Amino acid sequence: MNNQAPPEEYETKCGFVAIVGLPNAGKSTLTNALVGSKISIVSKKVQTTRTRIMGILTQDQNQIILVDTPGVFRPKKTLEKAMVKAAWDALPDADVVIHLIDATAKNVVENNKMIIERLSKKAKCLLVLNKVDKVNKPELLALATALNEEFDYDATFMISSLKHQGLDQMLAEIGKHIPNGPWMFEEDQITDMPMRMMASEITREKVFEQLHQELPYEIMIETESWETFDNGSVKISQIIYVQQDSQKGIVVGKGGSRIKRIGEAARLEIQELFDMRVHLKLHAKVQENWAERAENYRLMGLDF
Ligand SMILES: Nc1nc2c(ncn2[C@@H]2O[C@H](COP(=O)(O)OP(=O)(O)OP(=O)(O)O)[C@@H](O)[C@H]2O)c(=O)[nH]1
Ligand SMILES: [Mg+2]
Repeated sequence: MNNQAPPEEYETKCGFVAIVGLPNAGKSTLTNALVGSKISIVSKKVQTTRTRIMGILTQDQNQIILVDTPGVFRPKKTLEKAMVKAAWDALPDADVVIHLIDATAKNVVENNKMIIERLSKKAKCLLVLNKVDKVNKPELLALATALNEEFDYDATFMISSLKHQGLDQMLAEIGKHIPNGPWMFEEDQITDMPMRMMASEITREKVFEQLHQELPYEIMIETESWETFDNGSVKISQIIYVQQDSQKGIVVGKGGSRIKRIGEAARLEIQELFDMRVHLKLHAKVQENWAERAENYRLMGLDF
């Protein structure tokens, strides 16, 4: 028997908002700006986000469940295919889809066609031009017009996720389109991600900041142990997996200098996020073809 009240009897609203876009559009920056806390890692490099990350925003009677997704591109490797699939899989469950555009990018209309082809009128679709702090008005208007000729978006917004501009108007529109229903999360919960995974992600962000070329894409982080002490401090041990010995050398650096720098940057941020004293131990380990093993995909929150 189903004891749930029909949706119209709820005073609360709850819905899913999928944020999709090309790599580097600013999806994770937007998620963090809306949630008001850094839950999804960000970098200047493309393909930073590897799986769907939920950000929960509870305001007045609305609970908006934001789904940050990996940027979509034409994938070749196994990991890339799983990432792009995770992004597309966010679409069917969404009440609202934000198609996020980097307004500073080149060939925007052409490059976004692969996303536009997947949009449907089953959800409300918002066209959201991001990074407007870097682009002049006439260019933005021309871009909005061109994109609206490609798809029948329900509304268009121009925002800066970095400078927190234009977010309130966009949220007000989202609020109109999420259905009545019970909240799925506690009022103060901001993500469904386990702490271990958040800690792994922070370290991965530091890898993205401190290592270059192909290397950040060859790396996976596992939080191997998490020990809490009576004084409230925590000892976290993480493994940085690489694919080859030569990569391990680069990660570790001369006399361990690089892994130490990555660890210190990650430690400070984990400490701030969880508001507890953190000891962080990192070690680099070679696991050839880690990106071909099913168990690693579970660890990353992806389907294999
Ligand atoms: N100037 C400007 N830069 C922004 C804005 N939003 C995001 N960025 C920058 O764009 C870069 C990419 O941001 P992310 O949030 O990691 O982008 P993403 O879409 O999540 O990228 P992937 O996870 O790789 O798909 C970072 O350097 C951000 O600081 C904005 O509104 N203005
Ligand atoms: Mg991202």
